[in-house]
Amino acid sequence: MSSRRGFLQNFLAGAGIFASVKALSAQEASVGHGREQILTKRKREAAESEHGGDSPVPVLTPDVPDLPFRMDGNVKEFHLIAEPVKQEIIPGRVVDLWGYNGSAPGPTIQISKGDRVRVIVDNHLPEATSMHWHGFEVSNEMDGSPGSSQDPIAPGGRFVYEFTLNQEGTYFYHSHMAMQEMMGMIGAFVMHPKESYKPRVDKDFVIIMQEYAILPNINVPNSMNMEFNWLTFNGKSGPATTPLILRHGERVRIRLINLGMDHHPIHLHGHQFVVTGTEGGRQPESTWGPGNTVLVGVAQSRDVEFVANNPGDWMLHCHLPHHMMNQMSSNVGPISRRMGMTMGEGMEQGMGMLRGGNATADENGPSLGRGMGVGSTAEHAMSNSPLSEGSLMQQHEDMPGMQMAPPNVSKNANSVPGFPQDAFMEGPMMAMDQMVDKPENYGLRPGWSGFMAGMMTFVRVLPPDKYDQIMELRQKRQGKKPMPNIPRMEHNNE
Ligand SMILES: [Cu+2]
Repeated sequence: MSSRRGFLQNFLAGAGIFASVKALSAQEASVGHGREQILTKRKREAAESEHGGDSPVPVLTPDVPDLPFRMDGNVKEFHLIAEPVKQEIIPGRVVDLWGYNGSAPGPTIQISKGDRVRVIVDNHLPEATSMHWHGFEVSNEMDGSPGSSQDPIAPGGRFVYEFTLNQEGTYFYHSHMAMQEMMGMIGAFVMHPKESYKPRVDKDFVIIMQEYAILPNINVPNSMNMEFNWLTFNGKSGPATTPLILRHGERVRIRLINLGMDHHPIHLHGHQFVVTGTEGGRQPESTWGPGNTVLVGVAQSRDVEFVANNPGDWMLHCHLPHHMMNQMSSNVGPISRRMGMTMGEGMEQGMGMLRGGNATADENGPSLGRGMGVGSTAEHAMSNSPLSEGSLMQQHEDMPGMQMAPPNVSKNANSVPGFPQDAFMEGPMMAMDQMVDKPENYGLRPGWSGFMAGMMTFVRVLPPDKYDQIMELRQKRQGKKPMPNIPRMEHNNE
């Protein structure tokens, strides 16, 4: 009991719940059975008065740290450093992105409505950058528009932003240099209301969607590309994304933020949700209609809320088929049966503009709309792995941590038009359960990781015992490895 409470105190440090737990434990010893209802009410009032109201819970951004702050008088001061980042998107795939304070997306900033905020922005990039506060109602000179509201921040330079924020909602900051956006330069900026919304949520998560075009043999995204092979939630692709862990019955908010070249229809399994907020803030309850897929357009945010009333490991993912894949190149699928493929030779073919013939005509063929030929003029045919029989999922001999299973295809597969579609069908099914092992993945079905890719994660709705087990595991690991700092939510009481 005490260890669980200790965990909760760590996990929710600074949140209203922390104070509630503490207040309850202090009173529990002195109250008997009987007047339960009255006592419950008193406990609640005591808990609320202790932390000055019904505080919202701080948001959690899985796989992304929070940005700590210091108080300078009544000003909350944050420090962001724009810099190159080495980021491991999935185990073994480290890429060169640009982000903030060692992370892409940058660390999450949390403030309360009414706060006076200062953000010191240092530019450690080799070129000028800018910092735009997306959707903030601040004075024009604090908007961070390069050229119009201020000079770009020179390499090695600094700009100090300061404003009072009277908004609530899911906002974000990003470089206003377009190509830098496609290198990763965005971060969440959550403005909490002074009192939590009703109904109050027990958990509040942030997920930022990004996409990169990174060829297999290099580590630098091609920010000019218009098709993408790495799709991320909070800088990780499935199965490296960290699941959202919920106790059965909790009410949850998920704040989805998108900055890239595509719009993402985000779909949740097993539950209906309501959209309670946009990048402009809270939506009136009269607009909340049920759904299970929300389109998050470029530069938008959407808050969804639901009660986790259906136990299980539920997928949360972008529903664009190409956004549920990793390292995708055109060397998979039926194209692999051809003798190589010409890439778009020029702008028109690359962007899929038809001038002559139809989309699959000889002059267009599969190259139509497949990139503008930059850095590649033709792709190579791939040979197919032998479709051999094997045993059940087992450890891979050459790649430690990888598991494999026999290909799950019929004997006449090669005679079926369209085969293969699933890249796994080209060879053994690959999984990497152990390589992405973490407390939040505890208890998932063996081999699960072979079916998670791109913009995918789990919403795990767990019965109390399993929930507690994972929280204990996480607490143990926390002792070994520093976890992202969860800042204390403080209220500006004026
Ligand atoms: Cu998508």
